[in-house]
Amino acid sequence: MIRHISSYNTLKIGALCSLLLTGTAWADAPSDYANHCASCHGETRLGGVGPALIPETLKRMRGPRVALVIAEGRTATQMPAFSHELDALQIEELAGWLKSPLETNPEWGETEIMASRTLDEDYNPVDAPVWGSDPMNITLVVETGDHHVSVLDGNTFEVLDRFETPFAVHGGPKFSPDGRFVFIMSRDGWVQKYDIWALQQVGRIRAGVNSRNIAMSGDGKWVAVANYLPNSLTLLSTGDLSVAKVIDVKGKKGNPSRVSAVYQAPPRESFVLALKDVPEIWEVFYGDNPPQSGLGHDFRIEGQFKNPDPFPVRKITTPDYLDDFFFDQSYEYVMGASRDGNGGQVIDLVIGQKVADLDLPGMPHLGSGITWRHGDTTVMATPHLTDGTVSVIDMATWETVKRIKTEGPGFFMRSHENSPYVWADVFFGPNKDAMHVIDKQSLEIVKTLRPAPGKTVAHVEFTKDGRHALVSIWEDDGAVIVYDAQTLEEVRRLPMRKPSGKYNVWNKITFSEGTSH
Ligand code: DHE
Repeated sequence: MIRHISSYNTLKIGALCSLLLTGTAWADAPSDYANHCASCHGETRLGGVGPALIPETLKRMRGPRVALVIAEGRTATQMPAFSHELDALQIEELAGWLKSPLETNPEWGETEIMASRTLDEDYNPVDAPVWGSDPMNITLVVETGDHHVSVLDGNTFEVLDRFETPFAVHGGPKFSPDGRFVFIMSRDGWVQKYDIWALQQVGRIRAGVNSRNIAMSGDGKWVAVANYLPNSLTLLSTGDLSVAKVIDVKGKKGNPSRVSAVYQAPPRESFVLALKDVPEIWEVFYGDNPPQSGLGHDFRIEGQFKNPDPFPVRKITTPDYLDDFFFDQSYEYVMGASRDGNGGQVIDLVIGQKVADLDLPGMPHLGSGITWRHGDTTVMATPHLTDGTVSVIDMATWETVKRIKTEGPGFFMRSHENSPYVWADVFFGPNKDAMHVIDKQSLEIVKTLRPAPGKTVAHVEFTKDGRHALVSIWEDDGAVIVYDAQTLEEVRRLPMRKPSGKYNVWNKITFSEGTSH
């Protein structure tokens, strides 16, 4: 970190001196881009071999880091250092220009999406797994350090395969209902299909230019991709990754909107979307029997209900803009966080109206929420991104039961039906090396683990039986630590490159209450 700051200062001082010496001689960033960057990142900055270089992607690299990456390159990637070819001023200018918005919103419809699809010619489907482990106890580890996924045997913790992913995977990968295939999404909108039985990639397609997350339909036929850029929802066929439909996201009044997140609601045979720029929540139906009203059109033809659209959309107006959200176990209620990070609301999907407010200050991260039985009720708990608190909410009354004070703001929580504990990380601040273990009944922290002092320790996943908890040391020379989930003792440490999320096939396809959906 110290090295970063000092290098950046050197760059800035260099740029300043250059300016003083040359007056107003600004470098020509677009032509520097064309000469040095376009061959990998695309003439339109939308990506190629390298990631897209647009504000939507780059704003995650705050402060000096864009200029530094141009100057010094990125280790373990194909990104070279340009400090020998571009001077400090040129690098500063280029970094600034890359953070400016594109002049026009990119066209990324069905034609462009389909043109990006590649299906691997050497992919060989198999009738049974090519390995001998329990197929339901496979855990995938996303390693963001060098953009790979490790396929872990959940019994032996042996790595069965390690495959390359698109750049910057975000959100939970989604498994087919039988747990055989997994779909992985990158922030640049790539969706990768991988066959866990065959340990082979099946193909990839770029469903958006800047995307949020994906959801799998309950019947396993469709993957929905929530996009920021363009303002759309892409529906892909899971079989061959072809485009089933691209839905332009425009509210009831015609205003376009980014999609904050999409999740599936299996009993309703729908995808539910939160819109970032329009106070509406959408339901996109994929089943054979969508509701016969509330879709904005009357689809009765000669008295019979016939819907010509295979993916009809229902738009529900909400009192506030919603960001991320969480379902109750019946999928009737959506608990949404307000876009401004203060408070939330409960929307009843059946009647299409708000039924309660949530007392959730401090930017709750509802996508990480989990539920469990507490006494004679079910509670939901969520960490907060700007507050050292875990909020516990009674899902019958929507009242906050407890605010558990933690050592700093957290990102992720996990539990398992067979575990008496909830694990909650501290992701930000001086205590980012802490992992709290909370008793599900007393709602007290019973232990705080610090397996790697000074390093970020985050995100937990359980094995299928809940006996082991896997924790990431979220660093480039990091590891996944396997804990005995009862004794809280460390059992194994598996070296990994900046491991982030971990996903157990069984816990995911059975919608375990201890995991985010
Ligand atoms: Fe995430 C899941 C939103 C930043 C790592 N993150 C999610 C989900 C949402 C979300 C809506 C649930 C999607 C799903 O799983 O289908 N994340 C956001 C943000 O709005 C936020 C705060 C800002 C942003 O830039 O998007 C954000 N997220 C991050 C990060 O900075 C993290 C730590 C590192 C990274 O890789 O970008 C990060 N998010 C993750 C991970 C999951 C995730 C690992 C999946 C967790 C799981 O267990 O399912």
